[in-house]
Formats: sequence, structure tokens, C-alpha cells
Amino acid sequence: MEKSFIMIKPDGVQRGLVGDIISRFETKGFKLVGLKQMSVSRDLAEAHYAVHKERPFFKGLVDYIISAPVVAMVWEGEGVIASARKLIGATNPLESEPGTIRGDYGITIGRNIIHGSDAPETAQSEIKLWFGDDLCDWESVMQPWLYE
Ligand code: D4T
Repeated sequence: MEKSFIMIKPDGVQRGLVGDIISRFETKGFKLVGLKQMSVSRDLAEAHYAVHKERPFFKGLVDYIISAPVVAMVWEGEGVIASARKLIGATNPLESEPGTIRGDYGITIGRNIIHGSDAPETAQSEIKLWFGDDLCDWESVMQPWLYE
């Protein structure tokens, strides 16, 4: 089964969107296998966004991620990486479709509420970076009602 790293960013936490966001993933049918609220160190934020380190928005992005706690999660399920990106919506919330998380709740790219892994390789490295091996492997009774 595929896993994706999902992070509710500081604005999502401050704005009280944690419950709604978790509910969207849960009711879709994905399984929560990792969850923690945490303050993020500058080193961790810089490592997570290392791919953007030469971009002009990098420092502002890192400052934002470390400005207040985030909720880090790992969700599991068939096709969860691509599906989560659809649930989340386009990077720029003004271009995200209504019904998506960013489309429903966001306005600017620099406060876009949530992160989701964009590919299997990044999902794997992000899960390693944020959770190590500290995931919860459990069997959901919903499994036969979600998958043939
Ligand atoms: P994340 O990684 O946060 O899920 O966002 P996306 O995968 O949707 O988008 P991204 O990697 O291109 O951008 C990472 C992060 O940087 C912020 N950002 C991006 C910004 O503040 N200004 C910008 O011009 C861009 C392109 C938003 C998301």
C-alpha cells in the first residue's frame, strides 16, 4: 500500500482546520498511520524544502513553517499520493478548485495550509525525514468495505 506525507502548516493549525482536514482524508477512506503535532526546527524545515533552497521565496517559506506548530501525518491507501494532491488542490489557493482544501480555505500561495508529497520517491524520503520508522501499522476493519 502506498503512503504519503501530509503536513498541516502553521496557518492550518492556527485557523482551526486540523479536524476538518483529518476528516477529509478519513472519510475518503485513507488510513492514518502517523500523526504528531510539533514545532519544527529550522534545520528540519530547510531539509524538507531543500529542493527550493535557491528560490527567492525559500527564506520566507522556512520562516513560515517554523513560526507555529504543524501537524505532521502519514496516510496510507491505494493511490494516496496522487489522490491527496487532488484533495489538497493546486499550489496557489486562488487557482485551486472549490471543494479542495486550498480551494475552500486559502487565498495566497505563501499561506496554502497544507503540504502533500508529490511522488513516491519524495513521499518515501519525507516520511523518513519526519517520522523515521515511527509509524503505526494497524489493520482497519473498514478494509473489506473500501477495497474489492
Ligand atoms: P508543498 O510542497 O508545500 O505541498 O507545495 P506544492 O508541492 O503544492 O508546491 P511547491 O513544491 O511548488 O512549493 C512549495 C511551497 O513553497 C511555497 N511557495 C511556492 C511560495 O511561497 N511561493 C512560490 O512562488 C512558490 C512556487 C508554497 C508551497
